Amino acid sequence: MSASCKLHFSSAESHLVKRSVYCSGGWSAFNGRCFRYIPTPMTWAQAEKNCQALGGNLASVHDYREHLKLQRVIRDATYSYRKTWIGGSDAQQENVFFWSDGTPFRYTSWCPGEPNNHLAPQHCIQMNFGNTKCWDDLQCSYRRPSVCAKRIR
Ligand SMILES: [Ca+2]
Repeated sequence: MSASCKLHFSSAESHLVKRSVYCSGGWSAFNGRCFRYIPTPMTWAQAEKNCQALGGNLASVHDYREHLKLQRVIRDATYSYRKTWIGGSDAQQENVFFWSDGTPFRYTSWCPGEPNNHLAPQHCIQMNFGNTKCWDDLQCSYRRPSVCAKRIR
């Protein structure tokens, strides 16, 4: 359900549905959260701080539909599948991943062979990596655009 705020519902439904799809300008609603693409390349930590300043966190991903939603948010903003930070990291302990918003880390969409700590410790997750636009662990100090998410209140 990626309905925009501008959808019109029958009056019987509107009371119930409007609340669950409402996100303010620049944010896109899906599955109880609002998502926003941040084009400025930042380190993972800077990107998380920026999302917090906007009232959210870097986006967590809990199923394939949410994975596709994030790809749509990125594509709608950039007309491409840019490599982009999401909120997962294993900076505290190797191969123990967390989402920065505190939600359980269960669903993954790793690229084949990832996470691999290629050439250096890689503790932060970028999406849209490789031919199949999957997840890769990357050095957190790299600068990437990002996707923020916040719960609809
Ligand atoms: Ca990697």
